Amino acid sequence: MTEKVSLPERLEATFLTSAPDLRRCPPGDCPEVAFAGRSNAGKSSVLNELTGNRKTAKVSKTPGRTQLLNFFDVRTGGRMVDLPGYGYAKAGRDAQQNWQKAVNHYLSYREALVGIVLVMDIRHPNQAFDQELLQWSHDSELPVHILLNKADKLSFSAQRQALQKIRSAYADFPLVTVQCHSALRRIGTPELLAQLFTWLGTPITESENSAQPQD
Ligand SMILES: Nc1nc2c(ncn2[C@@H]2O[C@H](COP(=O)(O)OP(=O)(O)OP(=O)(O)O)[C@@H](O)[C@H]2O)c(=O)[nH]1
Ligand SMILES: [Mg+2]
Repeated sequence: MTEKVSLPERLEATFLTSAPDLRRCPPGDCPEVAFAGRSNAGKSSVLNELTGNRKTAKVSKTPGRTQLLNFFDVRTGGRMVDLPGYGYAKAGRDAQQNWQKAVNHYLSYREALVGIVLVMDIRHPNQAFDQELLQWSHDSELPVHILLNKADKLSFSAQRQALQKIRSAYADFPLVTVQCHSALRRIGTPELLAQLFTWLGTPITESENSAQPQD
């Protein structure tokens, strides 16, 4: 009989480095999951929720807080990358164009990238940028896990409705998965962790370790 493996409730991660563009990213020597989405959707908050540390990534009420590609080493293997958000109108035009170019290059050419967590505000999901990213990743056969974040802002039935709508919109995209989520209330955290461990490699638990045959 196989023992049920319980996944950790958090994902320990430490800041590695920031990069302004693809050329200055660290060597892509392990699997990476990128957190993408519109500015203010909650990408950095989700990272902090996963690590259980509010200081892992910088969060702000003002959109446009994350302006570099921020790399975090996951203790059990792999990396998470907090990307600058799309659609932040108040940034200077040049600054915005530069970091959006950096995000596009990263997404298009980073070979270490194994999956994208696309964070949307559940109240304003599937905006033009989201649709473009989903179409591009479908064409490139890159898996995307959509987080309908800030679910705490909607009633349970409105959450279900939003989930259903996105699920049917992307029913023909086999590599797309969707869930409701709240970084604030930790709604849907186990489901997200399970997805991340699938992409980055499931950590070996102590009991599994000791079950291995000894030399
Ligand atoms: N109610 C609620 N607020 C949230 C949630 N997640 C994030 N926020 C808030 O949304 C705002 C933006 O969060 P960030 O994590 O900085 O968003 P971001 O996507 O990283 O933004 P950029 O760095 O500008 O791209 C902050 O005020 C957060 O506290 C959530 O699940 N529920
Ligand atoms: Mg951010």
